[in-house]
Amino acid sequence: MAYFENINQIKFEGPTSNNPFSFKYYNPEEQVNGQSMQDLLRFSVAYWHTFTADGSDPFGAGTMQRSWNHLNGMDLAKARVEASFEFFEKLNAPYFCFHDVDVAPEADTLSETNKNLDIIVDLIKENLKSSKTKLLWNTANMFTHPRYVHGAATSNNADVFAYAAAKVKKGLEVAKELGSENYVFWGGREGYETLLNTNMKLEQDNLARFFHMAVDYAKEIGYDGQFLIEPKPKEPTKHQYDFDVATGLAFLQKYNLQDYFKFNIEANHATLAGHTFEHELRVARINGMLGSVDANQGDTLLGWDTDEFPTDLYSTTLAMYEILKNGGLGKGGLNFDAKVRRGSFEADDLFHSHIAGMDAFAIGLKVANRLLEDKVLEDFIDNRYASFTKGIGLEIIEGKTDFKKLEEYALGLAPIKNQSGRQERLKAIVNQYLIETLTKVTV
Ligand code: XUL
Ligand code: CO
Repeated sequence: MAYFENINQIKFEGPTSNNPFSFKYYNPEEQVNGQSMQDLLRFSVAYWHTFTADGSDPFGAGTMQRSWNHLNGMDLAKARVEASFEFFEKLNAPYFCFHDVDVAPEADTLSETNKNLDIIVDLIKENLKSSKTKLLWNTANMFTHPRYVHGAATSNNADVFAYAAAKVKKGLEVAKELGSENYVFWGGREGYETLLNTNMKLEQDNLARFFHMAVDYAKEIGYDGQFLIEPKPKEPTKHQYDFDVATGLAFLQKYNLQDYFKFNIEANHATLAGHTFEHELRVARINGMLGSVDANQGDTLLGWDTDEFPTDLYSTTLAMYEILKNGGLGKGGLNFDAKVRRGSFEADDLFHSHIAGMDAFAIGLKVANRLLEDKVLEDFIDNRYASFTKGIGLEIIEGKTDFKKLEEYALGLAPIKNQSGRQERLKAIVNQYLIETLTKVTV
């Protein structure tokens, strides 16, 4: 059965095409810096937003019109799998991601839940065989069920810790079975609401114990995917322990986990932490910890996680700049952890939104690549720090000086001169590159 009957294969038709169901800028085969766009961008569809979510919000019922809406239970779960592979093929999506509960319903007991999951995992495996699409990452949802009310690995209740461990154990087995390239930990409930009832040290120590057990179990079963932590400062929990990349990195280093994990960076989570997307990517990159990306965007007028499809070209450009500087994403990808608005309830909107996001990142890739080819920012930055390549600066870098020698040097200085940071000029140059790149691909 076709779930998206009126949609044909989405192809690259270029920016002059009037066909809304075509890529205007994302040309999978096109080479950028010696690699195809498809291989550089590694797009992924988020199962939960695209096939599971119904558009409900705290104030209203679901709105999404889907051809599987009449089904229930395991029939619904199976239909969604079939629909998803039709969608991946029509969109030419190389990857997808899911939480356990997105694909299979939770039952009354853990063993029944696992049985449901096994049936669906078999079906996914069968579909993967004849599909070009692969699994970028899977994860266990340890935030929706009421048992996680006080956390999962950071719960005060040891039974919940054990239950969460069983969930991740199963998740790792599924990851191995389906050849998942990564396994994600997003700690939605791993944090606290009030310090008045919280043993923060025990909770954080337990979280680290949990991660070490996950690392050990992956080794034991021979799962060699990349482990990823997805930082987020808040929502649903008031204060999450993996607040941002810097906080997450300190945690990993403190507990000797830094060699086993990288970060999955989500744009909207960066915004909530008071950072830009590119800030989080930069912190991860310069520490060798950039693993994967949840590609979406927030709304600066709203203080919560709106998970919009990324369409801001300035942001996709600066993100792709960091990703190219990182030498790509390795096993990671650009996962659209993004949902169509509640008012965009037609199935066609699922295609429009992914096409918009894929085109926005394709443009970002091209602009970033040109900026890098011309070394626009590199040359400026090198020049800005030139004082550290000679004289006293070089001595500081090479560890050949100390406070006494520096005081002696400072006492002999004439009035210090600084150079302009040229922020506005640099922004204008980025705009120029954006517009020139768009003009080039249009003519
Ligand atoms: C929530 C979020 C999650 C993770 C996976 O904000 O981003 O969907 O990506 O659990
Ligand atoms: Co996410």
